[in-house]
Amino acid sequence: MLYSVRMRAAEGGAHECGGQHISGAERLLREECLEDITKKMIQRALTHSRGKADFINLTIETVKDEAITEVPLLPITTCPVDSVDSGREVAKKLLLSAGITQKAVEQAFYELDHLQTSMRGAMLVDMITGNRLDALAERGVRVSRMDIADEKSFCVWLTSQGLENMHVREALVLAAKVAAAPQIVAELCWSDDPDYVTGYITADQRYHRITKLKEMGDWQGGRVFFVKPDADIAKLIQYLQYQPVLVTANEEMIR
Ligand code: PML
Repeated sequence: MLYSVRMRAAEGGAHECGGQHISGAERLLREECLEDITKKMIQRALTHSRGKADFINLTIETVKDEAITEVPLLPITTCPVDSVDSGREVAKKLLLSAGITQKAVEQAFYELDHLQTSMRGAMLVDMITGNRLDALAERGVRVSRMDIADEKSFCVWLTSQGLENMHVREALVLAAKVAAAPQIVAELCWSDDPDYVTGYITADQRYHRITKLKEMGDWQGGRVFFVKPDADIAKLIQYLQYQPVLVTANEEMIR
């Protein structure tokens, strides 16, 4: 049996009372890891580059083994760029080649650039029309209940690739769960941490890191999932929020 551990932290009160989102975390853990990891989550909420949380919600629930599905880790490509403009150009090209329309691509960038506050979750956007498909405003759809199956090998492999940081580790797990949803064609993401400018596109079952998708010091960030026009949105949201998923790495990737 594993435990789903979910943390969300805000400053200025709870998210639902208008607090500013500071940090969130999602893990599926064995019992013996609970104390250590939850302590680290709390420390993170209290010492984050976005501020010091005065609201921390930590939820721990058991997850039955038979409920868990496995999905593959995505292969990674890093695209080094020297400006936000060139990073966004690369991102847009990748999205267009995945079949997202120009209109939907421009709409997604517009939405991320014009957030009033940072998003806790992701926007679901129609890949053809660019229309928003969820009704969750700036909260968005939070992808929950996922983790890497073999954390030790994963961390050793990330270090060997020069990628050992919390952003990459968590984004790779989330992106793998999202890419496994048959209704989703691509994802666009950049961080809401003011000191982290690398973002990514997932498309064609690959994680494309782009080293600059926003300016240093920018507090706005979030995720857009591009969804097929005929998708069952309720079913998709149910999968993203509730289906427990372990991400498994291909032996060759992490050897
Ligand atoms: C986040 O941490 O909020 C998103 C991180 C996106 C990029 C992670 C990477 O460097 O691959």
